Amino acid sequence: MLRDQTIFDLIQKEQDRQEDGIELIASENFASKQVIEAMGTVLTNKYAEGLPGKRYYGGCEVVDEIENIARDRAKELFGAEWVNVQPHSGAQANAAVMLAVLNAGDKILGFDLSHGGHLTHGSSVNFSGKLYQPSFYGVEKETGVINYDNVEEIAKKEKPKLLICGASAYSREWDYERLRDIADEVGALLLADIAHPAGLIARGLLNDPLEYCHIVTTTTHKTLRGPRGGMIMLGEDFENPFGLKTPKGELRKMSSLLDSGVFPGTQGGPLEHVIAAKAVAFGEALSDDYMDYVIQVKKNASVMSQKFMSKGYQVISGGTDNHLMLIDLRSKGEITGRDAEDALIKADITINKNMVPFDSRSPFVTSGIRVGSAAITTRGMKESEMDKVVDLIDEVLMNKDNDNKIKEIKEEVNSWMKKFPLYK
Ligand code: DSN
Repeated sequence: MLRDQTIFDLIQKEQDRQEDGIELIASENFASKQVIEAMGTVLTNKYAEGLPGKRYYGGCEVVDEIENIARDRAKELFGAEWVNVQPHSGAQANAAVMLAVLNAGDKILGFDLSHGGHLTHGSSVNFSGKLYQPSFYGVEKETGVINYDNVEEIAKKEKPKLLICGASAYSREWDYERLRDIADEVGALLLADIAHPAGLIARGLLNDPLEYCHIVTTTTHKTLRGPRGGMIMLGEDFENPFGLKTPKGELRKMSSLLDSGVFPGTQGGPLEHVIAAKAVAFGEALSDDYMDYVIQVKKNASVMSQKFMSKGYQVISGGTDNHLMLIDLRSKGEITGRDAEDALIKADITINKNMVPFDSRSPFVTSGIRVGSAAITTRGMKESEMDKVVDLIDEVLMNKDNDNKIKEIKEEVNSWMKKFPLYK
């Protein structure tokens, strides 16, 4: 067979792009060579619908071993009692959970997308907002922080069956204990979607949702630095707190309901090549090197946010507890999130435009940008480099219409990044 040079050339081009630029998209990271190697294997050929030891296909002995290792490592990493490592993504994990514990038309309460929440937490354009009845809580205008009294008030009024916490663009710690009290008060199940800060939570640098939340979902590719994918977890004693029943009226364990929510509920065959890569990534995340990494991720984000503020940028909530920050550009004049994203990409600096709480602009324009430290920390950058990253961003934004200046900055970025080798 002829090698598909067209596609391999494009893959090389993408690798060069990743090597040459400064990657600040908060949901991205650089998986290790062995994680990528595990994904590109013959495991992609195997159908394995079902769970280890209970498959609908023959020949699953090897993938069973791999999936069991992935499950054991995930449990050890997060201190979980039960996991399902099959969700293809975080969105799929959330879909499986909702299918397992809700009926169509049930009420859900989530963090507002325009304040930093996620599409799958009830947005009207997503299955979660179409199949279920969503309501939302947000941050306070003055502080940029969630007010839990307000969450309680909305929960008491709406009486959701599922209360969802977790975000895509919220830089502060979550009070899972308080949220559990609220959930108990209104008879809701509590779901934490920790897709973003999962790595920091796994290694104890942020509050542990498994102590309080009935169900926890995550992605495996953000701070966790694994392959693209999702996962569902249960903590101790959270087996079916409400005696949820199957459509046939049988009482089932929560873990079994969730397994069915994944397959056959929302997915067919699991991606065993990705599950192998998840196992490798979980193994890496249990190492001392990874512990040093997540500590540095947190330090780098904190230093970056301070530096942005010292240059007159408004960081929502006045800082960060995790790996990301949300910046309201309105303190810098007329520049929109879209302008900033477009100008920065010309200098090979990648961020994403992002709505800020109470944004006056549409999601296609936005007034803000989201910046994360996970990927640049993987490249070996430390506190001292964060100052320069912010200086470069500021220089681009202050010269956004000066193509010559931006070209100069791009050259500086490309030559600087050679000092932080990635895969080459
Ligand atoms: N798209 C992801 C993010 O950027 O945060 C969330 O799914």
